[in-house]
Amino acid sequence: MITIALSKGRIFEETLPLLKAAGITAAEDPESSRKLILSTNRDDVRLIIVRASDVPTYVQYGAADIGVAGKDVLYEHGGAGLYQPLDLNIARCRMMVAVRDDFDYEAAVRQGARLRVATKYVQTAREHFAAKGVHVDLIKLYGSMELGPLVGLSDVIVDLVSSGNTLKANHLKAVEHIADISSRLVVNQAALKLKRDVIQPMLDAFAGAIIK
Ligand code: PRT
Ligand code: MG
Repeated sequence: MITIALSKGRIFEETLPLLKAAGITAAEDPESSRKLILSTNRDDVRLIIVRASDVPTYVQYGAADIGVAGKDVLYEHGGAGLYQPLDLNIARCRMMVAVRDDFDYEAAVRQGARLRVATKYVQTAREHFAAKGVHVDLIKLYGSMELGPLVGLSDVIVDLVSSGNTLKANHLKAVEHIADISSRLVVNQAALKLKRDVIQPMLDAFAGAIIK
């Protein structure tokens, strides 16, 4: 049995065509089903639906053989035990620093101010500001970072931006680009060795279906 870990929403949607290229179709839609384990048209393949940030953990411990996870999530996880053979070029966005419309970020940095940074991406943020030589207090959040600067929790947020509409709707502006983000295929290292005869053809099919 091959177990593939996916998160609901954009990753599931954008992975469907890649699964199809490997001859795999889900028996149910996770948006309407409450099941966490979905069977597929193939007796030897099942899908498990987990939180986006939990995908690397399931694959690391071999509870899933394969998964799809954003580089944002992989960077925070650290990648231990994971083989990351393919950039799938899906669920693309940008990791950005953002502040309130009326906050002069350049001046704050120039003056050497200590910045309060609210983010779900603590590792990414720590490394980014350390590289710039900016002193920060990191405040860990689990969602809706955009609220932080509006209510005085933080000066700055580090978050993902795709259309920019969420920033705009909350009177925030992006002031720094940290990284381009897309999702990668991750494979448990032991599973790849033990089940290579089944996994390698899947990887080849995924690779052939990536839209550059
Ligand atoms: O929702 P949950 O807490 O379970 O986890 P999650 O938010 O990490 O999962 P999900 O499914 O929302 O995102 C899965 C992956 O999609 C992320 O890990 C990213 O790699 C990728 N991705 C691509 C995004 C976005 N685009 C994105 N726009 N993840 C989140 N967003 C959010 C962003 O955080 C912000 O709140 O969308 C908002 C901004 O969108 P715009 O279009 O208004 O700029
Ligand atoms: Mg989300």
